[in-house]
Amino acid sequence: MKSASKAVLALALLGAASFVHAAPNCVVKLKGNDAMQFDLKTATVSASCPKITIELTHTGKMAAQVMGHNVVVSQTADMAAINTAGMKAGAAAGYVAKGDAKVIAATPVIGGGASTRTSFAGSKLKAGGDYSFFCSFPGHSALMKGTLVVTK
Ligand code: CU1
Repeated sequence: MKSASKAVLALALLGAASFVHAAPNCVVKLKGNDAMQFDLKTATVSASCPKITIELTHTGKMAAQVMGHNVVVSQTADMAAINTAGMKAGAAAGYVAKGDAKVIAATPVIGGGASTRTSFAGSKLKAGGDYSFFCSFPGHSALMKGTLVVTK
């Protein structure tokens, strides 16, 4: 009897969880600050979104040349290569190498008080894949990175 009621409870919880995931999340709102931090360590989006939008607000006061932030989305395994290429491309390129095929999406670099966004098709992501979002300003991704969880 006890195990039967546990099973019913587990089924109910599963039902609730799938209900929660029913509405796909297509917008991520991130904040970056003067302490070189994003406010999120994890964000979830759905590969079924026709369009995924990443919004970044720089809540600090420092200039883009000193404490600039952007958001780059890529497979986690590509982060280091994107950062290296971005550093070579320099500030004028927004620390993202032009035409870098490893970059799934990237915003421009902004300074304190500014905000920016980028959009891309959800079909560029695979559900269950290993993706990250990070800031490609030199040195920032050590702290400014998070996991982009992709659902169906
Ligand atoms: Cu940054």
